[in-house]
Amino acid sequence: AYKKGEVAAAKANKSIAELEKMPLFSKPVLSLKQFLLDDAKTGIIAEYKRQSPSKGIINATATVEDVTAAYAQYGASGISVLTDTNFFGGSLVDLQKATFNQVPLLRKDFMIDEYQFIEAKAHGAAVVLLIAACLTPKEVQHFATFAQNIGLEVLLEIHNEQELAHICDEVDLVGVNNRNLKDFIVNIDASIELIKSIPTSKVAVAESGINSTDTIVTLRQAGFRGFLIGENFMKQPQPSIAFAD
Ligand code: IGP
Repeated sequence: AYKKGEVAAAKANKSIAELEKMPLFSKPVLSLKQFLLDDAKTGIIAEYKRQSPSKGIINATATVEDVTAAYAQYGASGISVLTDTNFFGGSLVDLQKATFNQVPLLRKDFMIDEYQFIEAKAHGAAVVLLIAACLTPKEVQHFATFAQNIGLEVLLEIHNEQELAHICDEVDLVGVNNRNLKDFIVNIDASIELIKSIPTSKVAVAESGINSTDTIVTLRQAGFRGFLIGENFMKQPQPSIAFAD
């Protein structure tokens, strides 16, 4: 309900026609899928996230420009920027500030309206997130088609077996969230079980709670090609792709 109001406010503030005139809207973007399938790259999607509902403030001082530049320099295959304001303290301004890096950019938010996809493209995103827990399979297919038509790739996030039913042809990447969004408990074993049922035509991404190279090795052996990591990088005073203990 919160998000619906926000989307309505954003629409009133800037029309679709105005968004479509923004230079980034018509600029071709890099493919996250291709970057993750490249064996010469790390597979790490490094996330810029100031705060979260489960952890509170993670890093209030490191700027999006500095952090994403470090992520790119240390070899990130993708950069994820939270644009949700209420829970994560992010914005579309943050997303656009990360566009100078030559790395595919993910808009991380709760997507419920076509307008947000146009916004994402207009602010430099290459990929958008669809969360199965927030959408019906029909909505996933509808939004994924819409995203593809404007040149965006789609990462569908699932967390359990029931949500496998949300996977459709229009989805490029399937993310398994190790964190249960209801109780915030992180369980890597659940991802390792679930990937067995994900079609091999999809690029699989493991999300959340990844805090060591050992975990990445285990997940890679299970078939994951992408590793979405936020908190472990952000909790360092100067975030980079290096694991903090
Ligand atoms: C990153 P972590 O534990 O490394 O900070 O997790 C990412 O997976 C997490 O931010 C996330 C998320 C989401 C945030 C995964 N799915 C959906 C908001 C909405």
